[in-house]
Amino acid sequence: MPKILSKFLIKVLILAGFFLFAESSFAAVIFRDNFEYAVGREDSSAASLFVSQGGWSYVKTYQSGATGSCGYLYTTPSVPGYIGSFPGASSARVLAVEARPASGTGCPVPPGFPGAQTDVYLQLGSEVGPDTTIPENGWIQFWVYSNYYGNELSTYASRNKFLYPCPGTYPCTNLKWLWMTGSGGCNDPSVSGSNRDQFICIESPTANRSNASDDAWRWRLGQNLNTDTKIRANTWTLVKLHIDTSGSQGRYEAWLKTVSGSWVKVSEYIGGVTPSFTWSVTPGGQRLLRMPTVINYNDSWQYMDDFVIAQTEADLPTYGSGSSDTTPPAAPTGLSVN
Ligand SMILES: [Ca+2]
Repeated sequence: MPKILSKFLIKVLILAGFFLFAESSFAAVIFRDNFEYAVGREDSSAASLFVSQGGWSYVKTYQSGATGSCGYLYTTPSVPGYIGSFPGASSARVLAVEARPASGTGCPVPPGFPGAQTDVYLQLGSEVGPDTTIPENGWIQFWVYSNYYGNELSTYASRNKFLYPCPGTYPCTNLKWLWMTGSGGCNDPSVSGSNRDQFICIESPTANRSNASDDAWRWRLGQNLNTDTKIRANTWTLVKLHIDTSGSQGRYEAWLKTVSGSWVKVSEYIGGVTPSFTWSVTPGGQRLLRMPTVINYNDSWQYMDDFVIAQTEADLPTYGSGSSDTTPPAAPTGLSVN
């Protein structure tokens, strides 16, 4: 083979290999935001910056003119009271979700409610787009930190909307599922605890727990495997969710992990498999996602790093586990006895 031809063939093979690698490495991550860009709390262009820098499709936040939103979204290089590096990959910045329904201005109390609510969110996808913004069998993962320090004394109502997707238009009349956080969660029987900490849960109108304590709880899916583990104040917590609505029966699994801890599976609901549980679903994904939307009554300051939606668990970023850290701490030096 002439030398020039063999060089050409090698180049072609290298290029083909690169594209194959790129396809297999990146195609299955639907969306990722590491929040490594500046969006100010007082910046009126905040909403457009999240769109241009973070890849979100629409944003509602107080400083960009959404006066009834009762909340701020911005990015920050520091969290009051927190010392140490952020848990995300090479992270120098995180998202701040500042919910001010209790003390914000322009927060009307809806009729019949005991307090005001936020209407603040980052949105992915569009109401007329394909239903692949969240795949029908998808994984969602993010770090979250709830602050309880200084002026940021976060507390939570029982349940707040945190991931509010829709296969159609809002308000979502054809809701498949809604993922929530809050001091009460969806645990049945209920579990008491500090309102500084949050349980996680999912609601779906077509989910049916036939052993629920009453009809109001049949479609609410709390932490059925573990209620000792939750999103605790001042603790970076990695949340991993698997939600599969690709078949006739739905599946929901959830795990929590602290920076130095191991994964704890807190929820598992598999329609037709989990005892006393069915979840009839219309196969398909979701056109839109809004995060967080409605945080009820109480003020809170939550921080987020590395938000990812992926098609498979293997596509999610992984972080060091405390159990694999066997390096002993350095011996103290310069000690003296007085
Ligand atoms: Ca980051």
